Amino acid sequence: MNRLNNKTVLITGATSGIGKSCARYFASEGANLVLFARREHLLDEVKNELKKLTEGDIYTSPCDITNYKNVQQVVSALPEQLKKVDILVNNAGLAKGLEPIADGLPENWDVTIDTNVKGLLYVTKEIVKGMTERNSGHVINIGSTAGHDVYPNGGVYCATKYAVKAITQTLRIELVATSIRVTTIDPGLVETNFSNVRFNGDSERAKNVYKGITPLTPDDVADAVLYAATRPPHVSINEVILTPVNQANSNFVHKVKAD
Ligand code: 8X3
Repeated sequence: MNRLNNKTVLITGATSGIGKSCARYFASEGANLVLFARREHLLDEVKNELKKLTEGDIYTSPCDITNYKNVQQVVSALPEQLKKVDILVNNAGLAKGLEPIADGLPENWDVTIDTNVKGLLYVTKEIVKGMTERNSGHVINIGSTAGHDVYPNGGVYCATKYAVKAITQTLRIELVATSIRVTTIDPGLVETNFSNVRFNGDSERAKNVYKGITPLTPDDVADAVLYAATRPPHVSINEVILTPVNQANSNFVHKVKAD
């Protein structure tokens, strides 16, 4: 389908996992894409893959969203025809470490807070300005079940996702007199590189997180993002929480033991 022809969608963290799936889903709806991520060679790979799916524009730019100056530069360097972002998908996010607060590493906290909270704020600030001037747009944040229930050893990551919920709700109130929609899509267990990053490349430990359950896929989440983005303009999907069927929330997960 081509429900988003002529719409411009900006996605952060677009080279892997949920961000990359969102890019594919929006490309297959004919949208123009602006893709941000840290690594240029991965952006090139994604761009080449997506070119086959869409005749829309695909523009990629390396961006360190934790650096406000860099976000300002990259946004102001957008090509003229892509400056009017219709849909912003704030996807970039990560967790580093899984320890009690007393044992946590401040450098892990810094990168998690800088990316998930400050990075999301920086990009939102730069993009919502234009949306407000045009009285049109849609901000879609990728939150988490970790923004609804905390779990032991996840304190800082959970704090960042509670922050995403707070920012989403605040923005929705601030923009209530406009036509701009604000959504948060909050998944539970999704099998991506997330746990690998959390456990610093310990792939055995990462795999264990998803053992005994059928986790969500990045496409499941992208499907929810696209649903929110394709409702009629008077409908705001404010919040979607999605989990695998055997996950009730952050703390209640039914896993089948291997024989
Ligand atoms: C990721 C889900 O359960 O690892 O946002 O916190 S969880």
